Amino acid sequence: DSENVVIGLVGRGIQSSRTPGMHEREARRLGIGYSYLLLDFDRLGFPDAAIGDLIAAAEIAGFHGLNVTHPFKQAVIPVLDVLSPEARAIGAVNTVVFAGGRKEGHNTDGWGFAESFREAMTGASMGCVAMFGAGGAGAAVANALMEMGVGRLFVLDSQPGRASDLASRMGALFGGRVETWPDPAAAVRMADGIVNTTPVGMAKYPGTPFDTALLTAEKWVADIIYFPTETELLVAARTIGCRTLPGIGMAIYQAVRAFELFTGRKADRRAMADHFEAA
Ligand code: SKM
Repeated sequence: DSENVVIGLVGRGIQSSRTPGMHEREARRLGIGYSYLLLDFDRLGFPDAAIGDLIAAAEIAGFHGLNVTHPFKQAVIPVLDVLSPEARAIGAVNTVVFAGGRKEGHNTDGWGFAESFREAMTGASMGCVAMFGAGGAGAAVANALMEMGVGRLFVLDSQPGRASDLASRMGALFGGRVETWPDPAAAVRMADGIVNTTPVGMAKYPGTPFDTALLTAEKWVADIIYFPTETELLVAARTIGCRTLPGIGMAIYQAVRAFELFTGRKADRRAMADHFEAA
């Protein structure tokens, strides 16, 4: 049909996002009319408090859905009518679908991480994992790791209160197998694998989330940062001989799942990866 799908990305500082390009290119490939707009609160000069009004306005204006990013993934929840089980477990929404007069909240970040991990890290030991960062992305990754069968998850954050909040929320869902760990060195030593969900390693936050001298070759290391493609942490880990997973897969797969929720059509993963490079 000739329907035009209209989607927006709601957040701050999103001008260099590759998500619009991935969605629009995939839609073009499938012959779907599709516009993916940036609704950047920084550019628009809106206060955070306007988020509820913006969601309501987008629905009235005929948008089919929205992706939601920093700093609104939690703030949108109160204005939604229903949450997917995943979004509820994670406590954050990155995908809003307007369907039949209802605002549905989904989270495709956790699935994106899991899918990227399953694809590239077959056979990686899941006994004990240390995760740095207990923010919104950390919640999605923690939920994904536990659903993939991690035996014990240590959550670490520079704000200990955030780590213990996430650990107790996840611990309640996964029978106490999620704990905070005060000592990063001990956590890394005990872990089979380490995941970074902090911003440390992005250009704005140079460095590594822990002392990479603690790594040994049999540990695997994943980062969810995708810009730069290979963070300082991953370079150090690769040099030591660790198996590594960069964040690009999660960035692509969150869009794959969101596209499917918005359109009801399957996105081609290979094509989406090409779109990511081209976007
Ligand atoms: O969860 C994703 C979101 O769907 C899109 C995005 C982006 O394009 O910057 C980042 C993540 O928060």
